[in-house]
Amino acid sequence: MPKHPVSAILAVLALVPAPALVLPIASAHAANALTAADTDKDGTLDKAEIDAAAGTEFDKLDKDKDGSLDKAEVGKRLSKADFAAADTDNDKTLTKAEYTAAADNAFTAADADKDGTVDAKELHSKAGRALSKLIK
Ligand SMILES: [Ca+2]
Ligand SMILES: [Ca+2]
Ligand SMILES: [Ca+2]
Ligand SMILES: [Ca+2]
Repeated sequence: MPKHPVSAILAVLALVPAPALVLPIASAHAANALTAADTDKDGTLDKAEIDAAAGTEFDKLDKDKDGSLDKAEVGKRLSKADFAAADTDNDKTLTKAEYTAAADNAFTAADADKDGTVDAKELHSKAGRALSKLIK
């Protein structure tokens, strides 16, 4: 039986330090992203999990199934500047490789203690929330 999504979020929120609860909406999203992407259930996200989650999210966002994301498909997940930075061949769309590379960069930025994983606390930071938008 899958857990009800809301109770799953509450279960994760119960495990994170109280200051993270100050921003309930952003935190719920980050917690949700952690739950969804943490396939080995160790409570942190490693690069392989980020790459897999970014790939899944890419497929979900690519509504017209043309293998790339235009600005409308990406929506608010990336700012204009971040979209331009991710679009390395400058063709105004993101391929899966470009999208995954952007998620990898966001992962590196969010991994504040540089231990190769992003934990719940790191995911609730500003960089962590930017990362969570790309994977969920
Ligand atoms: Ca994990
Ligand atoms: Ca598309
Ligand atoms: Ca491109
Ligand atoms: Ca870390």
